[in-house]
Amino acid sequence: MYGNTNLTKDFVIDDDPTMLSEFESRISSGDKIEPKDWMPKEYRKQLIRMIEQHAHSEIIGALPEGTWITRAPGFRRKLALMAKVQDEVGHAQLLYSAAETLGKSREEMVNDLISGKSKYSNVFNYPAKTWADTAVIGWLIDAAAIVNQLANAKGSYGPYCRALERICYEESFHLKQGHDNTVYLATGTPQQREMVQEALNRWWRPVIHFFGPPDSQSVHSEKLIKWKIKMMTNDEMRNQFFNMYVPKIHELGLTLPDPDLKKNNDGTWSYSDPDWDEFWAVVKGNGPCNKERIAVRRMAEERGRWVREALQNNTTDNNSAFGFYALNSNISGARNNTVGVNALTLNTIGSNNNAFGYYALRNNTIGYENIAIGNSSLRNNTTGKY
Ligand code: FAQ
Repeated sequence: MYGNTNLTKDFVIDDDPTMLSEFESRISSGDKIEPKDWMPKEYRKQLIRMIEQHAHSEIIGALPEGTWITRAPGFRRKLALMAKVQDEVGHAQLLYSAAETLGKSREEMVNDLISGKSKYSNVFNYPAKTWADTAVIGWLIDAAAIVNQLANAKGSYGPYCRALERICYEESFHLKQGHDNTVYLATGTPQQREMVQEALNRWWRPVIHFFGPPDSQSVHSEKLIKWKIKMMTNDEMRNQFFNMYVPKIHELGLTLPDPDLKKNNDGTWSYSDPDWDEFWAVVKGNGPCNKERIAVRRMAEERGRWVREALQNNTTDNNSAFGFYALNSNISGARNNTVGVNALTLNTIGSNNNAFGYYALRNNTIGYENIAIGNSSLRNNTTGKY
């Protein structure tokens, strides 16, 4: 989006105390930092870490609910879930683009995800066992994400904040979809009620973990808050979530699996130890579904390789591209074999092109020896001979 993946090492210069102090006064005055502005190395590193983990969470987060699209009860629920899951993948795209502005390529990020080097949110390493899981995820995990993202959208890094603003609008629809689904089940038959209660019992602990370790164990919070990358501490976000959603859960007649959960006089919440050992095991790759989730992403990466290669702008010879808009806007050399809809569109091409499909060879300025087969082939072209 911003094309900073080619940042040279020279640009990432050592931190100069004067520049650091100017940078910090910009942050204190509420300025947004933009990709080409000077920033400390550590600020860049922390942003890449956090935005990248967030992007991975969205893309992996599509998987638990995604498994229910084919089994959703009724067309309306199926449509809504499909749109929701598609949005989550779109959020990943926005976030990968924001992280790319800081100099790490999408390919590196994806490789770090599928090699297990990068983390992503704990919650997506649990299975969605019943339809009610999609209700609880759509309501409470989206709600938790909104608490975090609304706060961070007011942060200091322009591209991340802008991506978060857009994401929050969409997450608000997801939350409504999840809430509607939960209310329907909670006010339905005894079996539906039991199903949603059982799902809530299983998801409650992962949702508490979602906001990160307690402040006393958080490694990055201090620095992130100082530089306005994170706008609330983990415990503050967790507390805000309890304030907003515990009463709503109780209003539906649902219970929470924690007898010690209560609001204190000072406005904070007390709760039982949610087993932080389990949290650390999950985020380090040993949760119930970590291996399965990564295996799916690895498979998608492998299966999609040819599409990415086909869609890349080529300036070389001997291209074979298949699919929609294969070889789009290329200044290519010779011998392109292209199959698909709008194959070889808007190209300035050399010779020996074979294009098959609808609108093959459309709006091109082409050399010679072109073979175009299909409907509306050779349309609006300035073609040479043969
Ligand atoms: N899961 O020092 P802190 C969504 C790691 S999007 C896994 O406290 P920090 C949408 C942390 O990375 C969900 N790991 O860390 C959706 C660090 O490890 P590292 C994602 C976690 O960064 C909905 C270590 O623990 N949202 O749900 C978690 O200050 C429905 C030490 O922790 C974001 O990513 C965790 N929960 O605070 C999609 C928002 N918590 O990197 C589909 C942006 C901590 O040193 C369906 N991120 N760790 O190896 C943030 O706001 C922060 O990164 C926190 C963690 C608050 C998550």
